[in-house]
Amino acid sequence: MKMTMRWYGKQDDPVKIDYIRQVPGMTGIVGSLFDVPVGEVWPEDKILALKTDVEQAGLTLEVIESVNIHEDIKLGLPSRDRYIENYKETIRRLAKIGIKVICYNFMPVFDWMKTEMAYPLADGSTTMAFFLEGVQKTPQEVADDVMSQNEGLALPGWEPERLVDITKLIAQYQDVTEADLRNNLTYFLQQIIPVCEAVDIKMAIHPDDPPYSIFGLPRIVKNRDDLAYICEAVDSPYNGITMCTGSIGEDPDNDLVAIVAEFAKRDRIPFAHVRNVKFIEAGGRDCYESAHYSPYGSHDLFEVMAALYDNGFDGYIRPDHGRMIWGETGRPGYGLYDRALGAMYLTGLWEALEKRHV
Ligand SMILES: [Mn+2]
Repeated sequence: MKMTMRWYGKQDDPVKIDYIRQVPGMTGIVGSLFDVPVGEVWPEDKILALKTDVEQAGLTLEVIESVNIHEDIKLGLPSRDRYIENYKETIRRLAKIGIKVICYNFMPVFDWMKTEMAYPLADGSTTMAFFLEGVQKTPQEVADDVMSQNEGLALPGWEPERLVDITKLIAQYQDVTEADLRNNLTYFLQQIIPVCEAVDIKMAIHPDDPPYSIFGLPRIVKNRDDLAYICEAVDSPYNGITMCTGSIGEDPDNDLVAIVAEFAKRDRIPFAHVRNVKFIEAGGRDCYESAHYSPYGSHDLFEVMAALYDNGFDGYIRPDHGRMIWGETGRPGYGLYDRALGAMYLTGLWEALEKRHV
């Protein structure tokens, strides 16, 4: 297990990388370039500059989250081939500087969806939350709501220039079924996985957040069967999953621990996001992102870590999101303090598992 934390770069992250370095057990950064338009090849000088910044802080850069997928690839338009060629070139360039895992998602239009960015908890902290009632408006209204709560910082996957006309974006998917979207993902994987095998980079698809359809859009990374389908579509260890326990765990029908165990055993989890969610009511889907510690959420993170450990997980892990605590302000979900607590908790669970198993 290699503990990492996401960092948005020295220009755009209020969290100093030197502070991330001080979290016990922290070895690496999960980074990205946020100023390259989706679909374009990543410039080598910018990739190298990011790597230099990370290494100067005494950390490694081996995971990229995300290299986003152009909408034309998801839609299966004829223009997709040009974007897939660009994607392959970005993979080759990332391999050159030592990247081992690329996290990506295949969600139409929206990268992730929360309806509250600062939902107040009883202890005075705030956190992100999702309420079904919050998406009973037009997609444009919902998106404007999300982007107005960004504390002035760019939100990953929410490029304002791309989301300028959401109605039009959504209309493009009107006749795209889940089967179509699956075919388009398979086509993409068939093209890129041979490149990944050649340069030793593992692809890791992030589950849909939330893991069910919103606004009538097709969703294909929601549950155990979806993950199995993707793994089998191109049967290679380089075609893997970002096991996001918070996303898979947002559907109470998903048996989270069993899913983690199965895909760890199949060696398809090169990267894990481990966090907890708390359902507002048992059986319902409305939930908030709780503290990582199991008693505060609806999932048992000890059992999640044990499922990883017992099934030979040796990939990268990050605490994913955190609450805003101790008066910190910043990018929703990506403050330093609660993610540091989450990382330390997960590292502690891992130490206990290792010592009990020797
Ligand atoms: Mn995640």
